[in-house]
Amino acid sequence: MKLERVEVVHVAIPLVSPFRTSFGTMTTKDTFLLHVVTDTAEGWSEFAADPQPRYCSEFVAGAELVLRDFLVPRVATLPTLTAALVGPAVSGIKGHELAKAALETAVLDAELRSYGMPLAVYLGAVRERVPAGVSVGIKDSVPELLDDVERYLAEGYVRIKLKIEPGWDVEPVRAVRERFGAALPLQVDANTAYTLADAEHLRRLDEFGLLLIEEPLDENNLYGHARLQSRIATPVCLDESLHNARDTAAAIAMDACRVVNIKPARVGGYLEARRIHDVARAHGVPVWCGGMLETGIGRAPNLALAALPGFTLPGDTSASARYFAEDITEPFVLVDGHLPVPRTPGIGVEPLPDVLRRFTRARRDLYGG
Ligand code: NPQ
Ligand code: MG
Repeated sequence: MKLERVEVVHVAIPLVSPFRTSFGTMTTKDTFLLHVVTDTAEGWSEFAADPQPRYCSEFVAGAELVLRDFLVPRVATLPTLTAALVGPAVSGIKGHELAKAALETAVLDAELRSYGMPLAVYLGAVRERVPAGVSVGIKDSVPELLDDVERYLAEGYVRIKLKIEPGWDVEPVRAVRERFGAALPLQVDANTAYTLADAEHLRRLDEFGLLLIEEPLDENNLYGHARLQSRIATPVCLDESLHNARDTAAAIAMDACRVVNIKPARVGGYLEARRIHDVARAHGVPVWCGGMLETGIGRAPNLALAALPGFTLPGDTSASARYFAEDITEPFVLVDGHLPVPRTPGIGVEPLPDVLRRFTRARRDLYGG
C-alpha cells in the first residue's frame, strides 16, 4: 500500500452516566478518530485517551501533534506500507504508544480490507463471541453501587469490576459479595491509587475471593507490585505499568503480576498486544482485554483480540449501551452475556456517516488531502 491521506476527526459523545475512577470523573467521550486513505483501501481507528493526561501521560491534543509531526511523516515515506512496518518506522520516537497504536490500527484496518480479511482471522482468533464483563465506577453510596451492579447482572454481564480508591474499597466489595454471593466473578481496579504502605489494608480484600486487584500501586512500579503480591493472596493484575511484551515478561518473572490486562492502545497496537498474549500464555498467565470507554471504532478490534485463546478471563469489552445512548458505529449488543466478534474485513465496522457528522467537533488533515 501507499499512504495517500491521514485525517483526524475529533468527536465528543455524551456518556449515559458519569464514570468515576480514582483519577477523575468522565462525562463525555472526547477524542479523535484517525482515518487513513491508501491507494487500495481506507481504514479507521480511535485514539484511546482523554483530553487530559490522567489515566496516562498521553492526551488528545498532544497525540494529534505527535502524529502530525513525528509519526505520520515516518510512515508516509515507506516505499510500501503494511501495518507490520509501522512499529519499526516509528521506533525512533520515544513513548507515545497510544498515538502509535492509533496509526498502526488504522493502517491495519486498511491493509486487511485490501485483503478481504477480518482482524480476528489475522490475529488468530479461536472464538466467534466473547464473554462481556463490565467496569463499575465509584459511587456516592453503597446502595447506588448495588443498584448499578444489579442492573448490569440483569443485562447479562458475566463479571463485575469495581473501581476502588482509599475510602472506597473493603466496604463496597463486602456489600457486593453479601448481596450477590461468593460465586459472582468479581475484581477491583485501583488505577494506581495506593502505596506499599497500604499493603495490610489491601490484604483485607483477600477474604472476598476476588479474581484480581488491578494496578494498585503507581505506574511502572514493578518492584513495588512484586512486594505487594508477596503480602496479599489476591492476584495482582497490571494495567498502566505494562507498555510492551518485554515489560510483561519482566513483570511475570518477578511475580509483579499473576494476571495481565491487555489494552492494545497502551502497548502500541494490536501486533504488540498479540505478542503480550503469547508471552503470558507461554507462562500460563491469564490475560483479559481492558477498555478505554471506546466507541464502536475502538471496541470492534478489541473484540477480535479478546477472541484469542489466552484470553481466559472476561474483559471490559462491554456493549455500546454501557457507555453510549448512541454509538458512532452500529451498536454492539449483549447477547446471553457475550458480544459477537466482527467477521467482516478489517476491524469490521465503520462510522455511520450521519451519526459521525452530528458528533464531530473538528476535522483536520495531517497528511495529503
Ligand atoms: C482501566 N477503563 O481499566 C480503564 C480506565 C479508564 C473501563 O475501567 C478516557 C480515557 C476515559 C481513558 C476511563 C475501565 C477512561 C480512560 C477509564 C481509562 O483502568
Ligand atoms: Mg485499569
